[in-house]
Amino acid sequence: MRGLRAMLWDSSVLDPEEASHSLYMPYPYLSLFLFVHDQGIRFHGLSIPDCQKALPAAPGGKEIIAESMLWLLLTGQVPSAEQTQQLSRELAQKGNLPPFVEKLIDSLPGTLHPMTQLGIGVAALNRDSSFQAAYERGIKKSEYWTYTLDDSINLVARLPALAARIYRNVYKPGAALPEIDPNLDLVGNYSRMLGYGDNHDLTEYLRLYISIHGDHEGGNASAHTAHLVGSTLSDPYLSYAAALFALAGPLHGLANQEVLRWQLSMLKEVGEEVSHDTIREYLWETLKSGQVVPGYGHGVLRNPDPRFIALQEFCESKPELLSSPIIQLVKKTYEVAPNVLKEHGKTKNPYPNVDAASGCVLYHYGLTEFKYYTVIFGVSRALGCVTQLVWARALGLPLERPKSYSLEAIEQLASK
Ligand code: CMX
Repeated sequence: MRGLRAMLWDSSVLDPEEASHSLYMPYPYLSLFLFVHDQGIRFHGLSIPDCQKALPAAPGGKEIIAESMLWLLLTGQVPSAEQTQQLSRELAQKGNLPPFVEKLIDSLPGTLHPMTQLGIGVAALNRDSSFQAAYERGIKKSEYWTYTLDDSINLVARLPALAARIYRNVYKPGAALPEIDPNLDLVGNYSRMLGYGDNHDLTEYLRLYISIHGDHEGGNASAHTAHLVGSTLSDPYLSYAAALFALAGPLHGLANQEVLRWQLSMLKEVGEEVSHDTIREYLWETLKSGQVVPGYGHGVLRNPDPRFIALQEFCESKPELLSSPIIQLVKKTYEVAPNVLKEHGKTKNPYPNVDAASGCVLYHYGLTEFKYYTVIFGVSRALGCVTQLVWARALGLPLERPKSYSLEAIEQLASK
Protein backbone atom coordinates (compact mmCIF):
# COMPACT_ATOMS: atom_id res chain seq x y z
CA MET A 1 0.00 0.00 0.00
CA ARG A 2 3.05 2.26 -0.27
CA GLY A 3 1.99 5.59 -1.72
CA LEU A 4 -1.71 4.86 -1.28
CA ARG A 5 -3.32 8.08 0.00
CA ALA A 6 -5.79 6.90 2.57
CA MET A 7 -5.36 8.73 5.90
CA LEU A 8 -5.53 12.15 7.49
CA TRP A 9 -2.43 12.83 9.64
CA ASP A 10 -1.84 16.50 10.16
CA SER A 11 1.11 16.78 12.51
CA SER A 12 3.98 15.56 10.33
CA VAL A 13 4.77 14.82 6.71
CA LEU A 14 7.58 12.83 5.09
CA ASP A 15 8.98 13.67 1.72
CA PRO A 16 10.85 10.77 0.12
CA GLU A 17 13.10 12.89 -2.03
CA GLU A 18 13.38 16.26 -0.32
CA ALA A 19 16.82 15.70 1.18
CA SER A 20 18.38 14.69 -2.09
CA HIS A 21 20.87 17.47 -2.83
CA SER A 22 24.24 16.05 -1.89
CA LEU A 23 27.24 18.20 -2.65
CA TYR A 24 29.75 16.89 -5.16
CA MET A 25 32.49 14.96 -3.42
CA PRO A 26 35.39 13.08 -4.97
CA TYR A 27 34.89 10.29 -2.39
CA PRO A 28 31.26 9.12 -2.61
CA TYR A 29 30.95 7.97 0.99
CA LEU A 30 31.89 11.40 2.29
CA SER A 31 28.90 12.96 0.57
CA LEU A 32 26.77 11.21 3.18
CA PHE A 33 28.02 13.71 5.73
CA LEU A 34 27.22 16.67 3.54
CA PHE A 35 23.61 16.07 2.60
CA VAL A 36 21.35 19.06 2.74
CA HIS A 37 19.62 17.28 5.55
CA ASP A 38 17.22 19.82 6.94
CA GLN A 39 14.28 18.27 5.13
CA GLY A 40 12.63 14.92 4.57
CA ILE A 41 10.42 15.21 7.63
CA ARG A 42 8.45 18.24 8.76
CA PHE A 43 6.40 18.74 11.90
CA HIS A 44 3.64 21.21 11.00
CA GLY A 45 5.96 22.51 8.30
CA LEU A 46 9.07 22.71 10.49
CA SER A 47 12.12 20.58 9.66
CA ILE A 48 14.24 19.12 12.48
CA PRO A 49 16.79 21.99 12.35
CA ASP A 50 13.87 24.49 12.32
CA CYS A 51 12.52 22.78 15.45
CA GLN A 52 15.97 22.85 17.04
CA LYS A 53 16.01 26.62 16.54
CA ALA A 54 12.40 27.40 17.41
CA LEU A 55 11.26 24.98 20.12
CA PRO A 56 12.13 25.72 23.76
CA ALA A 57 14.70 23.55 25.54
CA ALA A 58 14.77 22.52 29.20
CA PRO A 59 16.21 25.06 31.65
CA GLY A 60 19.99 24.59 31.43
CA GLY A 61 19.74 22.50 28.25
CA LYS A 62 19.96 23.07 24.50
CA GLU A 63 18.00 20.23 22.93
CA ILE A 64 14.29 20.22 22.04
CA ILE A 65 12.18 18.79 24.84
CA ALA A 66 9.21 16.46 24.58
CA GLU A 67 6.81 19.10 25.94
CA SER A 68 7.60 21.65 23.24
CA MET A 69 7.31 18.98 20.53
CA LEU A 70 3.99 17.74 21.99
CA TRP A 71 2.67 21.31 22.02
CA LEU A 72 3.70 21.83 18.40
CA LEU A 73 2.18 18.53 17.29
CA LEU A 74 -1.11 19.15 19.10
CA THR A 75 -1.65 22.79 18.26
CA GLY A 76 0.49 23.52 15.20
CA GLN A 77 2.05 26.40 17.17
CA VAL A 78 5.47 26.95 18.68
CA PRO A 79 5.05 27.29 22.46
CA SER A 80 6.78 29.92 24.56
CA ALA A 81 9.25 28.86 27.25
CA GLU A 82 6.57 29.62 29.91
CA GLN A 83 3.97 27.47 28.16
CA THR A 84 6.49 24.64 27.87
CA GLN A 85 7.35 24.85 31.55
CA GLN A 86 3.67 24.95 32.48
CA LEU A 87 3.15 21.74 30.51
CA SER A 88 6.20 20.19 32.23
CA ARG A 89 4.65 20.96 35.61
CA GLU A 90 1.31 19.48 34.57
CA LEU A 91 2.97 16.28 33.32
CA ALA A 92 5.03 15.94 36.50
CA GLN A 93 1.88 16.36 38.62
CA LYS A 94 0.11 13.62 36.66
CA GLY A 95 3.11 11.31 36.32
CA ASN A 96 2.62 8.81 39.14
CA LEU A 97 1.37 5.32 38.34
CA PRO A 98 -1.71 3.95 40.06
CA PRO A 99 -0.50 1.43 42.71
CA PHE A 100 -2.23 -1.51 40.97
CA VAL A 101 -0.18 -0.87 37.81
CA GLU A 102 3.02 -0.79 39.87
CA LYS A 103 2.05 -4.13 41.38
CA LEU A 104 1.15 -5.56 37.99
CA ILE A 105 4.52 -4.56 36.49
CA ASP A 106 6.40 -5.83 39.56
CA SER A 107 4.69 -9.21 39.17
CA LEU A 108 5.98 -9.75 35.61
CA PRO A 109 9.00 -12.03 35.11
CA GLY A 110 12.29 -10.29 34.28
CA THR A 111 12.54 -12.62 31.29
CA LEU A 112 9.51 -10.98 29.63
CA HIS A 113 10.69 -8.54 26.95
CA PRO A 114 10.56 -4.92 28.19
CA MET A 115 8.34 -3.94 25.23
CA THR A 116 5.77 -6.58 26.17
CA GLN A 117 5.81 -5.20 29.71
CA LEU A 118 5.34 -1.65 28.43
CA GLY A 119 2.33 -2.68 26.34
CA ILE A 120 0.78 -4.51 29.29
CA GLY A 121 1.30 -1.50 31.58
CA VAL A 122 -0.15 1.00 29.09
CA ALA A 123 -3.19 -1.18 28.45
CA ALA A 124 -3.79 -1.50 32.22
CA LEU A 125 -3.80 2.30 32.62
CA ASN A 126 -7.12 2.27 30.78
CA ARG A 127 -8.86 1.41 34.04
CA ASP A 128 -8.81 5.18 34.70
CA SER A 129 -9.77 6.26 31.18
CA SER A 130 -11.94 9.35 31.31
CA PHE A 131 -12.99 8.76 27.70
CA GLN A 132 -14.27 5.29 28.50
CA ALA A 133 -16.11 6.52 31.64
CA ALA A 134 -17.68 9.42 29.72
CA TYR A 135 -18.71 7.13 26.86
CA GLU A 136 -20.43 4.81 29.33
CA ARG A 137 -22.25 7.82 30.85
CA GLY A 138 -23.37 8.81 27.35
CA ILE A 139 -21.72 11.86 25.78
CA LYS A 140 -22.18 13.62 22.45
CA LYS A 141 -19.80 12.86 19.61
CA SER A 142 -18.70 16.50 19.65
CA GLU A 143 -17.36 16.03 23.19
CA TYR A 144 -15.24 12.94 22.50
CA TRP A 145 -12.08 14.89 21.86
CA THR A 146 -11.97 16.60 25.26
CA TYR A 147 -11.90 13.28 27.13
CA THR A 148 -9.45 11.87 24.57
CA LEU A 149 -7.17 14.85 25.27
CA ASP A 150 -7.47 14.27 29.01
CA ASP A 151 -6.44 10.59 28.65
CA SER A 152 -3.69 11.49 26.20
CA ILE A 153 -2.00 13.95 28.55
CA ASN A 154 -2.26 11.47 31.42
CA LEU A 155 -0.76 8.72 29.26
CA VAL A 156 2.22 10.83 28.15
CA ALA A 157 2.74 11.92 31.78
CA ARG A 158 2.82 8.36 33.10
CA LEU A 159 5.03 6.75 30.47
CA PRO A 160 8.39 7.69 32.10
CA ALA A 161 7.43 6.21 35.49
CA LEU A 162 6.17 3.05 33.78
CA ALA A 163 9.19 2.69 31.49
CA ALA A 164 11.66 3.41 34.31
CA ARG A 165 9.97 0.87 36.58
CA ILE A 166 10.36 -1.79 33.86
CA TYR A 167 14.05 -0.88 33.49
CA ARG A 168 14.62 -1.07 37.24
CA ASN A 169 12.80 -4.41 37.59
CA VAL A 170 14.55 -6.09 34.65
CA TYR A 171 18.07 -4.72 34.95
CA LYS A 172 18.55 -3.23 38.44
CA PRO A 173 16.29 -5.25 40.75
CA GLY A 174 16.20 -3.84 44.24
CA ALA A 175 17.46 -0.36 43.22
CA ALA A 176 15.46 2.62 44.53
CA LEU A 177 13.21 4.49 42.09
CA PRO A 178 13.36 8.25 42.68
CA GLU A 179 10.13 10.22 43.09
CA ILE A 180 9.05 12.47 40.24
CA ASP A 181 10.65 15.92 40.62
CA PRO A 182 7.91 18.56 40.03
CA ASN A 183 10.53 21.01 38.74
CA LEU A 184 11.92 18.80 36.00
CA ASP A 185 10.76 18.24 32.44
CA LEU A 186 9.34 14.88 31.36
CA VAL A 187 12.59 13.47 29.98
CA GLY A 188 14.69 15.00 32.77
CA ASN A 189 12.53 12.98 35.16
CA TYR A 190 12.74 9.88 32.98
CA SER A 191 16.54 10.05 32.88
CA ARG A 192 16.62 10.53 36.66
CA MET A 193 14.33 7.55 37.25
CA LEU A 194 16.52 5.43 34.96
CA GLY A 195 19.47 6.36 37.20
CA TYR A 196 21.19 8.72 34.74
CA GLY A 197 19.97 12.05 36.12
CA ASP A 198 23.55 13.18 36.84
CA ASN A 199 24.62 12.58 33.26
CA HIS A 200 23.70 15.88 31.60
CA ASP A 201 24.86 14.79 28.13
CA LEU A 202 22.85 11.57 28.16
CA THR A 203 19.79 13.44 29.45
CA GLU A 204 20.15 15.96 26.63
CA TYR A 205 20.56 13.12 24.12
CA LEU A 206 17.38 11.50 25.45
CA ARG A 207 15.53 14.81 25.09
CA LEU A 208 16.54 15.09 21.44
CA TYR A 209 15.90 11.40 20.80
CA ILE A 210 12.43 11.46 22.34
CA SER A 211 11.43 14.67 20.56
CA ILE A 212 12.45 13.61 17.07
CA HIS A 213 11.15 10.03 17.31
CA GLY A 214 7.75 11.39 18.40
CA ASP A 215 5.95 11.54 15.09
CA HIS A 216 6.65 10.17 11.62
CA GLU A 217 3.53 10.58 9.47
CA GLY A 218 0.50 8.33 9.87
CA GLY A 219 1.30 5.32 7.71
CA ASN A 220 4.14 3.76 9.73
CA ALA A 221 3.08 0.63 11.58
CA SER A 222 2.84 2.07 15.12
CA ALA A 223 1.08 5.32 14.16
CA HIS A 224 -1.26 3.53 11.80
CA THR A 225 -2.11 0.94 14.47
CA ALA A 226 -2.97 3.67 16.99
CA HIS A 227 -5.18 5.31 14.37
CA LEU A 228 -6.91 2.05 13.37
CA VAL A 229 -7.60 0.92 16.94
CA GLY A 230 -8.60 4.45 17.96
CA SER A 231 -11.11 4.52 15.11
CA THR A 232 -13.15 1.87 16.95
CA LEU A 233 -13.41 4.41 19.85
CA SER A 234 -10.98 2.39 21.95
CA ASP A 235 -9.53 4.86 24.44
CA PRO A 236 -5.97 6.28 24.03
CA TYR A 237 -4.45 3.73 26.44
CA LEU A 238 -5.72 0.72 24.49
CA SER A 239 -4.98 2.35 21.13
CA TYR A 240 -1.43 3.17 22.15
CA ALA A 241 -0.84 -0.26 23.73
CA ALA A 242 -1.70 -1.77 20.33
CA ALA A 243 0.69 0.69 18.64
CA LEU A 244 3.49 -0.41 20.97
CA PHE A 245 3.14 -4.01 19.84
CA ALA A 246 3.59 -2.86 16.25
CA LEU A 247 6.64 -0.85 17.32
CA ALA A 248 8.02 -4.05 18.90
CA GLY A 249 8.55 -5.70 15.49
CA PRO A 250 12.14 -5.97 14.17
CA LEU A 251 11.28 -4.26 10.87
CA HIS A 252 10.03 -1.25 12.87
CA GLY A 253 11.14 0.03 16.30
CA LEU A 254 12.88 -3.14 17.44
CA ALA A 255 15.48 -2.46 14.72
CA ASN A 256 17.41 -0.22 17.15
CA GLN A 257 17.98 -3.23 19.42
CA GLU A 258 18.87 -5.33 16.37
CA VAL A 259 21.40 -2.77 15.14
CA LEU A 260 23.31 -2.96 18.41
CA ARG A 261 23.18 -6.75 18.49
CA TRP A 262 24.43 -6.86 14.88
CA GLN A 263 27.18 -4.25 15.39
CA LEU A 264 28.43 -5.97 18.53
CA SER A 265 28.60 -9.37 16.84
CA MET A 266 30.50 -7.69 14.01
CA LEU A 267 32.95 -6.31 16.57
CA LYS A 268 33.32 -9.79 18.10
CA GLU A 269 33.94 -11.41 14.72
CA VAL A 270 36.24 -8.87 13.10
CA GLY A 271 37.90 -7.34 16.19
CA GLU A 272 38.45 -3.69 17.16
CA GLU A 273 40.79 -2.89 14.23
CA VAL A 274 37.93 -2.90 11.82
CA SER A 275 38.55 -1.70 8.26
CA HIS A 276 36.14 -0.73 5.50
CA ASP A 277 36.97 -4.02 3.76
CA THR A 278 36.13 -6.17 6.79
CA ILE A 279 32.84 -4.28 7.24
CA ARG A 280 32.04 -4.81 3.57
CA GLU A 281 32.64 -8.56 3.96
CA TYR A 282 30.50 -8.69 7.09
CA LEU A 283 27.67 -6.86 5.32
CA TRP A 284 27.76 -9.36 2.45
CA GLU A 285 27.77 -12.24 4.94
CA THR A 286 24.61 -10.82 6.52
CA LEU A 287 22.90 -10.34 3.17
CA LYS A 288 23.95 -13.74 1.79
CA SER A 289 22.54 -15.44 4.87
CA GLY A 290 19.16 -13.95 3.89
CA GLN A 291 18.95 -11.39 6.71
CA VAL A 292 18.25 -7.69 6.40
CA VAL A 293 20.89 -5.16 7.43
CA PRO A 294 19.24 -3.59 10.47
CA GLY A 295 19.08 0.20 10.52
CA TYR A 296 19.10 0.54 6.72
CA GLY A 297 16.20 1.09 4.36
CA HIS A 298 12.89 2.85 4.89
CA GLY A 299 9.31 2.42 3.81
CA VAL A 300 9.09 6.01 2.50
CA LEU A 301 12.36 7.96 2.65
CA ARG A 302 14.80 7.58 -0.22
CA ASN A 303 17.74 9.37 1.37
CA PRO A 304 19.49 9.29 4.75
CA ASP A 305 16.91 9.72 7.48
CA PRO A 306 17.03 13.32 8.79
CA ARG A 307 16.68 11.95 12.33
CA PHE A 308 19.81 9.85 11.77
CA ILE A 309 21.62 13.03 10.64
CA ALA A 310 20.43 14.96 13.71
CA LEU A 311 21.73 12.22 16.03
CA GLN A 312 25.04 12.09 14.14
CA GLU A 313 25.34 15.86 14.58
CA PHE A 314 24.81 15.43 18.30
CA CYS A 315 27.80 13.03 18.28
CA GLU A 316 29.87 15.42 16.22
CA SER A 317 29.28 18.19 18.77
CA LYS A 318 30.93 16.08 21.50
CA PRO A 319 34.54 15.03 20.86
CA GLU A 320 34.44 12.19 23.41
CA LEU A 321 31.56 10.60 21.48
CA LEU A 322 33.52 10.67 18.24
CA SER A 323 36.32 8.62 19.79
CA SER A 324 33.93 5.98 21.18
CA PRO A 325 34.60 2.58 19.48
CA ILE A 326 30.91 1.74 19.03
CA ILE A 327 30.07 5.17 17.58
CA GLN A 328 33.06 4.91 15.24
CA LEU A 329 31.89 1.49 14.12
CA VAL A 330 28.40 2.79 13.33
CA LYS A 331 29.92 5.68 11.40
CA LYS A 332 32.31 3.44 9.47
CA THR A 333 29.47 1.06 8.67
CA TYR A 334 27.49 3.77 7.01
CA GLU A 335 30.50 4.81 4.99
CA VAL A 336 30.32 1.35 3.41
CA ALA A 337 26.77 0.00 3.68
CA PRO A 338 24.96 2.19 1.10
CA ASN A 339 27.23 1.02 -1.72
CA VAL A 340 26.93 -2.63 -0.65
CA LEU A 341 23.12 -2.34 -0.51
CA LYS A 342 23.09 -0.64 -3.92
CA GLU A 343 25.17 -3.49 -5.34
CA HIS A 344 22.88 -6.01 -3.66
CA GLY A 345 20.14 -4.28 -5.61
CA LYS A 346 17.03 -5.00 -3.60
CA THR A 347 16.37 -2.22 -1.13
CA LYS A 348 14.80 0.94 -2.53
CA ASN A 349 16.63 3.01 0.03
CA PRO A 350 20.23 1.93 0.74
CA TYR A 351 20.74 4.66 3.36
CA PRO A 352 20.59 4.55 7.16
CA ASN A 353 17.36 5.10 9.05
CA VAL A 354 17.20 6.53 12.56
CA ASP A 355 17.74 3.14 14.21
CA ALA A 356 21.23 2.87 12.71
CA ALA A 357 22.49 5.56 15.10
CA SER A 358 20.13 5.85 18.02
CA GLY A 359 21.38 2.98 20.18
CA CYS A 360 25.13 3.47 19.92
CA VAL A 361 25.08 6.72 21.91
CA LEU A 362 23.04 5.09 24.67
CA TYR A 363 25.53 2.22 24.65
CA HIS A 364 28.46 4.59 24.90
CA TYR A 365 26.93 6.36 27.91
CA GLY A 366 26.53 3.04 29.75
CA LEU A 367 22.90 2.28 28.97
CA THR A 368 24.02 -1.00 27.44
CA GLU A 369 20.86 -3.10 27.90
CA PHE A 370 19.84 -2.94 24.26
CA LYS A 371 16.67 -4.99 24.65
CA TYR A 372 15.40 -1.89 26.44
CA TYR A 373 16.04 0.56 23.59
CA THR A 374 12.67 0.18 21.89
CA VAL A 375 10.98 1.11 25.17
CA ILE A 376 12.60 4.56 24.89
CA PHE A 377 11.20 4.77 21.35
CA GLY A 378 7.86 3.76 22.88
CA VAL A 379 7.97 6.62 25.40
CA SER A 380 8.51 8.93 22.44
CA ARG A 381 6.09 7.69 19.76
CA ALA A 382 3.14 8.44 22.07
CA LEU A 383 3.59 12.16 21.30
CA GLY A 384 2.44 11.79 17.71
CA CYS A 385 -0.03 8.95 18.19
CA VAL A 386 -2.06 10.62 20.93
CA THR A 387 -2.02 13.95 19.11
CA GLN A 388 -3.73 12.38 16.13
CA LEU A 389 -6.19 10.46 18.31
CA VAL A 390 -7.34 13.81 19.72
CA TRP A 391 -7.71 15.28 16.22
CA ALA A 392 -9.43 12.17 14.87
CA ARG A 393 -12.07 12.55 17.59
CA ALA A 394 -12.34 16.33 17.13
CA LEU A 395 -12.89 15.91 13.40
CA GLY A 396 -15.21 12.94 13.83
CA LEU A 397 -13.11 10.65 11.62
CA PRO A 398 -14.86 7.36 10.87
CA LEU A 399 -14.11 3.74 11.64
CA GLU A 400 -11.27 2.53 9.41
CA ARG A 401 -12.48 -0.39 7.32
CA PRO A 402 -10.66 -0.97 4.03
CA LYS A 403 -11.90 -3.52 1.52
CA SER A 404 -10.12 -6.87 1.27
CA TYR A 405 -10.16 -9.39 -1.56
CA SER A 406 -10.05 -13.17 -1.59
CA LEU A 407 -7.20 -14.90 -3.42
CA GLU A 408 -9.69 -16.00 -6.07
CA ALA A 409 -10.86 -12.42 -6.63
CA ILE A 410 -7.24 -11.24 -6.91
CA GLU A 411 -6.52 -13.98 -9.46
CA GLN A 412 -9.57 -12.89 -11.45
CA LEU A 413 -8.44 -9.25 -11.34
CA ALA A 414 -4.93 -10.25 -12.46
CA SER A 415 -6.24 -12.31 -15.36
CA LYS A 416 -8.22 -9.40 -16.86
N1 CMX B 1 18.79 -5.12 4.17
C1 CMX B 1 18.55 -6.08 3.25
N2 CMX B 1 17.48 -6.09 2.44
C2 CMX B 1 16.65 -5.04 2.53
C3 CMX B 1 16.84 -3.98 3.43
C4 CMX B 1 17.97 -4.05 4.27
N3 CMX B 1 18.21 -3.12 5.18
N4 CMX B 1 15.85 -3.10 3.28
C5 CMX B 1 15.03 -3.59 2.34
N5 CMX B 1 15.51 -4.76 1.88
C6 CMX B 1 14.90 -5.67 0.92
C7 CMX B 1 13.51 -6.04 1.42
O1 CMX B 1 13.56 -7.11 2.37
C8 CMX B 1 12.81 -6.42 0.14
O2 CMX B 1 13.25 -7.73 -0.23
P1 CMX B 1 12.22 -8.81 -0.87
O3 CMX B 1 11.86 -8.21 -2.20
O4 CMX B 1 13.02 -10.05 -0.94
O5 CMX B 1 11.05 -8.88 0.06
C9 CMX B 1 13.42 -5.42 -0.86
O6 CMX B 1 14.67 -4.98 -0.29
C10 CMX B 1 12.55 -4.21 -1.12
O7 CMX B 1 12.22 -3.60 0.11
P2 CMX B 1 11.94 -2.01 0.19
O8 CMX B 1 10.77 -1.74 -0.68
O9 CMX B 1 13.18 -1.26 -0.05
O10 CMX B 1 11.59 -1.83 1.73
P3 CMX B 1 10.18 -2.02 2.48
O11 CMX B 1 9.40 -0.75 2.34
O12 CMX B 1 9.52 -3.28 2.07
O13 CMX B 1 10.67 -2.17 3.97
C11 CMX B 1 12.01 -1.67 5.85
C12 CMX B 1 11.21 -1.09 4.68
C13 CMX B 1 12.44 -0.53 6.77
C14 CMX B 1 11.15 -2.64 6.64
C15 CMX B 1 13.26 -2.41 5.27
O14 CMX B 1 14.10 -1.46 4.62
C16 CMX B 1 14.04 -3.19 6.30
O15 CMX B 1 13.71 -4.36 6.56
N6 CMX B 1 15.10 -2.55 6.92
C17 CMX B 1 15.85 -3.21 7.98
C18 CMX B 1 15.09 -3.13 9.29
C19 CMX B 1 15.04 -1.70 9.82
O16 CMX B 1 16.04 -1.02 9.91
N7 CMX B 1 13.83 -1.26 10.21
C20 CMX B 1 13.65 0.04 10.87
C21 CMX B 1 12.91 1.07 10.01
C22 CMX B 1 12.72 2.37 10.77
C23 CMX B 1 11.73 2.19 11.89
O17 CMX B 1 10.55 1.87 11.63
O18 CMX B 1 12.11 2.36 13.06
